[in-house]
Amino acid sequence: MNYLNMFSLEGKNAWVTGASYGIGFNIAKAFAEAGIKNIVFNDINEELLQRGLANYKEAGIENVHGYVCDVTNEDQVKATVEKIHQEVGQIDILVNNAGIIKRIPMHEMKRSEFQQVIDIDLVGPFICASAVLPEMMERREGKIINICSMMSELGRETVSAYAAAKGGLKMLTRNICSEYGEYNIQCNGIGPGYIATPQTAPLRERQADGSRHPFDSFIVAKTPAGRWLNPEELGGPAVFLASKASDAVNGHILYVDGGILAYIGKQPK
Ligand code: NAP
Ligand code: GCO
Repeated sequence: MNYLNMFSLEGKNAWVTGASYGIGFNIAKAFAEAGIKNIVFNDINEELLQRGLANYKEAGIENVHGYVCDVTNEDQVKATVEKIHQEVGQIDILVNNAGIIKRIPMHEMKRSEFQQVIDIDLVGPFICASAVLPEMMERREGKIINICSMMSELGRETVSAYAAAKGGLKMLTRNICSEYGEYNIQCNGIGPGYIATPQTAPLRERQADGSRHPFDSFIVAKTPAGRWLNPEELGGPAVFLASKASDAVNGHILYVDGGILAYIGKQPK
């Protein structure tokens, strides 16, 4: 057996949701390096989509197809899947990456704000996975990767909706595995630690006096690696979970966190 070949994505098409930039974009880039035939991504409006397409062009990735589609809108998702079938081909790999966070103390959070996070981070993956499962079942082959979080396991102040959604996404991952494993469909999660992307930029902003944001120092101390991770570092794990190399891995959440979940924290000096 040639083990390196098992990681190849040659001949496959992948749809990475919300991948104009950030983690999704970097996963798409890694897929391109692993030989993927086509990358598909979506964003919520034409302007953002064009910005995403420009990012791919700049990275020298040519086999990219972008669609305007909100992952919370069932009709748009269905129409997008149909267009992908007509214009690109079958969907071999789905990465549920699109997500938002709202940092608001729970007792001050409006129901509508809580609901919006649940809709994008949990209901969106349900809608997108439901839309691709039938073709995967028919072919008896498919890979679904859900982007989970530290908050699939841990809580913290102000992120109640996000933690509820990402905890739910972990269990949705296990359930898709349970329900569709017999069709040779693997559904796994990636649980990124603290990654330097626009989503976490407010937590890394320099203070007025030029010192580090207290949350920035907190994360560095909380991570055995002693640093924030880069979105590129999710590429290898994503290629693994998208490829034949992981055909026997199902319902697993692969935490890519620099060791946060293993660590009790730095002892005070
Ligand atoms: P990001 O930089 O904010 O990117 C999120 C992407 O999702 C954006 O492209 C955004 O599009 C898109 N999106 C948001 N709502 C959408 C919707 N309704 N339909 C379609 N696309 C939508 O975030 P990121 O840090 O790369 O995070 C990507 C995923 O990883 C998220 O699920 C996030 O929760 C998760 N995650 C992030 C971290 C971290 O430390 N950064 C850690 C663990 C997990 P536009 O903004 O262009 O509209
Ligand atoms: C926060 C962060 C996190 C990360 C990530 C951790 O405010 O604590 O935004 O939730 O984005 O999901 O894995």
